[in-house]
Formats: sequence, structure tokens, C-alpha cells
Amino acid sequence: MALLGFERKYRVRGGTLIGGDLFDFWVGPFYVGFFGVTAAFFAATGTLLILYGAAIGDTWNPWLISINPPDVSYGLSLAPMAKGGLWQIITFCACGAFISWALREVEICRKLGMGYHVPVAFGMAIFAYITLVVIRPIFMGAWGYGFPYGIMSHLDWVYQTGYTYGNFHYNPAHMIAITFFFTTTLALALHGGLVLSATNPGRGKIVKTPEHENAYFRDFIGYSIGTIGIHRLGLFLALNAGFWSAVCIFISGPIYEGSWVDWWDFWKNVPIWRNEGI
Ligand code: UQ1
Repeated sequence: MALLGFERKYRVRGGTLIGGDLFDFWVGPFYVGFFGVTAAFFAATGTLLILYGAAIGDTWNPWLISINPPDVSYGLSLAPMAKGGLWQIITFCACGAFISWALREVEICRKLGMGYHVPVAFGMAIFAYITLVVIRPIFMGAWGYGFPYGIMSHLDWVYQTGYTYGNFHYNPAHMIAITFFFTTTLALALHGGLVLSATNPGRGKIVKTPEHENAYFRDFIGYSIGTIGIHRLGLFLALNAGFWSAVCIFISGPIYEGSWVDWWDFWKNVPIWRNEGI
């Protein structure tokens, strides 16, 4: 079936979570739905407020524009607009836009009778963002612990937060997250390389099949995870990268306030080698 014919066949009514038929239509190639409307509303409002924040700020240099959270002294209350209130509303709009986008993905899954893997995957990224700007600030008692929205300013925040806890490279969850990020790139490089090598064997040669892909890895490392398996592994690795990133920032502050370098001293104090005699 030609691609456009396929789309016509599967552009079906229904599957909406809310709103029934009301927003059940497409604009050009894009499905709208109730959550398309809310995503557009939150994205537009948030973007306009960022522009307004830049306008009342002291620079138009794109590297230096920054929408800052309120001072920590405001706690969890609402701050005046120019003193972090904008950041609070923009954060609300960002959460609204991201969650709307995920729910729009869910509606498209339902229309097509597919699994929810894409919205679940996107949900992990949303969870990591919300951990940074909502969950952790609430546990620490002030919106001021959220990160500023600016190119250089958010880097300054990462620097500052990292060294507040000694050195983030000693944070065990940070180590796990990085390991998952790197392993994700390894898996995608292997997968992308393998599929392209099978489908681009060279001019005039016959395109190869998944059997060749399996045989390649059996010859190479004695094991092939299989064509579905590599995608399960990839999703698992990528979701874990996002999940452990959220864990690593959440435990820094709400759970542990010291230096991550010192945290490893527990290892020296394990009773069997603490050297106190028995
Ligand atoms: C693999 O085994 C496989 O199955 C045929 C793929 O599918 C196309 C792959 O992309 C990759 C990378 C592998 C090898 C991966 C492991 C973990 C052995």
C-alpha cells in the first residue's frame, strides 16, 4: 500500500482520551486532539513569557538571556513576576506542554491500536525534567533550587550544584546514569551500523537479511540478541539513562547533603576490614 493510502486507511476517528470528536481532526499531516490544543496553548504562552522575561531583563545576547527562579528566601510561595514569578509560570507552562504532548502521543497510539512505548519513553524525559524543577525543589523547601532557563546560566547552575555536593562524578547514581548513556550510544552505534551494513552491501550486491545480522554477531561474540531484542535493549538502556539521572539529582539535597567524595568512606568503614580488632 502506498504511504498516503496507508495514512488514509488508518486516519480513523476515536481513541481520544478526552473531548470525544470535538478536536478529533488533522491540520495537514498533524493530528490535533484536545492535547494538541493544550500543547499549543502552553507552548505559545510559555514562549511569549520567555520573550517578555528577556525584554525586562538586561541583555538580548542569546547566550546570556536568563529566566531565573525566585530567591530561595521565597520558599515555596509565589514570587513577584520580575523576581522569579515568570520562572514559576513558565515552568508550569513547560510541564503543561510536555504532558500534553505525551498524552497526544497516547491518543495517536490508541487510534492506531499500537503499544504505548513512545509516550512511556517520552514520559521518562518529562519525569527527569519535573524532578529537577518541581519534585526536588518541593523536597528542599524552595522553588529557588530549580535551574534557570538560559544557555550559560543553566551551565553555571550545573557547575554550582555539582560542586555543592563535592564532585558529582562520585555520585553513585550519576555513575550509573552515565554508564547507561554511554551504553545507549554503543547499542545504537552497533544497531545502526549493523542494519546499514546489511542493507548497503555495495553497488550491484544483494541486500542482506536479518539472518545475516544474526550470523554476524554469532560469529563475532557468540551471541545475537535478535531484531526485536536489540530494540527492547535500546529502550531499556535509554529509559534507565533518564531514570538514573533523575535519581542522581534527587538524592543530592533531599536525601544526602554532604560531599559525594566522602560518601564512599562507608566502604572503608565496613566492619570486616575496619581494623578495630574483634
Ligand atoms: C543483534 O544481535 C541484532 O540482532 C540481529 C541486531 O538486530 C538488527 C542488532 O542491531 C545488534 C546490535 C545486535 C547485537 C547486540 C548484542 C547486545 C549482542
